[in-house]
Amino acid sequence: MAGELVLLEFWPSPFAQRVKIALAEKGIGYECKEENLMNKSPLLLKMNPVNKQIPVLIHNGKPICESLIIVQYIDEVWKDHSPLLPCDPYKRAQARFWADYVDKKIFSNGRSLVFSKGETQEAAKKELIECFKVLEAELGEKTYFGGETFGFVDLALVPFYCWFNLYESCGNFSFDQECPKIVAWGKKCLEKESVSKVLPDQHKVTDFFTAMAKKFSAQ
Ligand code: GS8
Repeated sequence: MAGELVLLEFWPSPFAQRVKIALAEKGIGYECKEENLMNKSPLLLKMNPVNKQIPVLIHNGKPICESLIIVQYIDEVWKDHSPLLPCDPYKRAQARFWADYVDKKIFSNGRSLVFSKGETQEAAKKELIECFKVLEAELGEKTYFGGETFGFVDLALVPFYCWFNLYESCGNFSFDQECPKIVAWGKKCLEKESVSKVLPDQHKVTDFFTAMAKKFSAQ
């Protein structure tokens, strides 16, 4: 019995998508509440008074914040079905290292590529491609980052796969040329219903963030 589960989210958020994929992997039902981040709800401010950010998972009235912490909570509470983190402590530590790398390197350089211009944008593009190459080397010949089954690192990274089109249009490069194995990995992840049902269309993401970047630069 899952108890009462409510997810505060915003559809383009890669962080909220991680939580939705984790819940889908576990086969758990929940209620979604879409936030307007320009006018945050009293519920969001009450449930995440420190960061005031989505996603927040509210389990039987108690909030859990920060996407990777939420995913680990889900994995610990519903441990009997589709484990996301490996059992072995060393492998768990490695998985957490790479998920943290995605947050520190992919998210921040990607944001800079989309929302900046000139030299800052060029530097972000170079670093983003380098970081994806590092991830590609870590993936190696494996199907997923953890081996044969979809897990924590895949889940942390895969929402950014639907930003590839946006990154390419902002940086004028091709993922197929730079990181073909990562593209193949993304396609493989999308074959999973837990992923394909959650992730938005790449073009919808591109249109949304291109409009946002234009608005941002006009201010
Ligand atoms: C990041 C959440 C976040 O940036 C996590 O959950 O992993 N480290 C956190 N949330 C954004 C929306 S997605 O870009 C957010 O809530 N922004 C509103 C704000 O900061 O005011």
